[in-house]
Amino acid sequence: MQDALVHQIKGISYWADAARARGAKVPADINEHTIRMAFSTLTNVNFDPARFLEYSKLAETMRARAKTIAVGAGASERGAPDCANWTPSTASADALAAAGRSVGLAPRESGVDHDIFGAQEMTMYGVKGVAAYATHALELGKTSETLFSEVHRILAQLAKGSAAGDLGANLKLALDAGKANVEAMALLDQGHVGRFGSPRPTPVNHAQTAGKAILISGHDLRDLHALLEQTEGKGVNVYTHGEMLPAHGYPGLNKYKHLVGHFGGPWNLQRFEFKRFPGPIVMTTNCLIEPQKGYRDRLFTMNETGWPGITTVKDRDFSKVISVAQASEGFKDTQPRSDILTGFGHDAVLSVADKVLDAAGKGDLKRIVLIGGCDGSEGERSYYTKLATGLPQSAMILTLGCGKFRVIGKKDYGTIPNSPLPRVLDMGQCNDAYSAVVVATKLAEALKVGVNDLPLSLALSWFEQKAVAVLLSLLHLGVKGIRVGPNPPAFVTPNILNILQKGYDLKIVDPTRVEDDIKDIMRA
Ligand code: SF3
Repeated sequence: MQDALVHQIKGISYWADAARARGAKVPADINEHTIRMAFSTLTNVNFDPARFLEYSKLAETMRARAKTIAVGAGASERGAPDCANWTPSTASADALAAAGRSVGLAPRESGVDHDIFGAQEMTMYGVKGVAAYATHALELGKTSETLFSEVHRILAQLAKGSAAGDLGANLKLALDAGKANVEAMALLDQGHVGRFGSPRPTPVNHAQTAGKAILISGHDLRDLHALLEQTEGKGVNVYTHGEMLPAHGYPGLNKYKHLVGHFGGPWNLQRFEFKRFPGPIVMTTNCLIEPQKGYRDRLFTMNETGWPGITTVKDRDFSKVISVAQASEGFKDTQPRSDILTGFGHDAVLSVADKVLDAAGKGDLKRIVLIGGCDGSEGERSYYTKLATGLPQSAMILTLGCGKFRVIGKKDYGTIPNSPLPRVLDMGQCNDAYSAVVVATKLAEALKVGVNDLPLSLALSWFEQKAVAVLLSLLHLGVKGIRVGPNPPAFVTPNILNILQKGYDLKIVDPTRVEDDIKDIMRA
């Protein structure tokens, strides 16, 4: 069903791009539904067949309107790709799934060069990541016509399949998605900072507090804000989970006293952790996995996120969630406080730039290592824990995304020698990846060197499409020597990997050789 929807989104994009090329305006709802629908196909967002039937019907309406606008502006129907006139059956979930199979990976790859197909899938994954960031920004009132038009242009190119050019042209298109993603991340950053202030270093309690409780997970800070407003004075405490941890760093969110702390680790442990939480759980965005018996009756989803039979919170009305919290047991006692530090966004890190440069000048700080991206269940992901815990005291570690749970709390990292700087600074969610770009760019400016000359190493863990978009952004910015793991995505074919290794010194991590990587990083 997701394959069907993606094919339809390409059809909308083909006509939207054709309309813009002829000077016509694309209505805001076509732009916005394009990114929302693409976001719904991100890994671990929506598993609800009923929602995909709705999306597919909506996509058909959007495609027809975009086509009318484009043809009205002078576009020809001749030579349009299959998706531009494709209408899947929405008679039932099975019918839509069957239509999706006809445009899935195998039929689309047929007749297309394997490497070109890999580059196109990489671009599609990147665009899904852009759509996720752009949807979050949209929720915060930040949009950009250039971003929408670029998303439509890239998808229109993908719609052409084998007619979209050679491998070089297709890899360039992937980097265009990375460029568009820099704009999407910047918009989201403006949205967060504009609405909630700049994050500040903040200790977050991850021990329980006696009382009724609601757990909120995912990435959407506006949802958390609405929940905090609606629970104020109701005798219910709010806890963050997973990627919501960095929310505690924002002045506009941590001013609420009933935002009492954080519960649990990364998304992939939810089936164990949610069972133990004595109240309702709200999943605002990814990553949702199959709800288990022990908590499915008190689980809620929102926005593009969905699971069959799970109640959806609409229009940020949390009244049902609050009723469930008030009827639930809550935590019986308060445990001794135990803190995690978060809130090192770009402003906070740059405010200590003089101390960083001072420690670097004295040789006490030799390397900054960014460990960012997604967590997952695979055993090989212990690479990131071994990397973080094995780095010497003279290395500072920046964390981003839910991959941080492979680093934080794994040992007492202490401070940089002869300096008050903590060795681990959490820069935020995967939605805050723009902070890393700002910090690297500003440090390079201050030192009058290129980004690749900074004493900075990047180790990314890939799992979902935002991580792909961030990788493409970094490649677009010319960043070299990035380590990606624990396994290469299937769309990185041996030939593509060869090109990325030669042009960007991209390294696929080998989980059995972490000690060698630490030596290599510290020698660089
Ligand atoms: Fe994690 Fe899903 Fe990607 Fe936000 S919560 S980084 S995987």
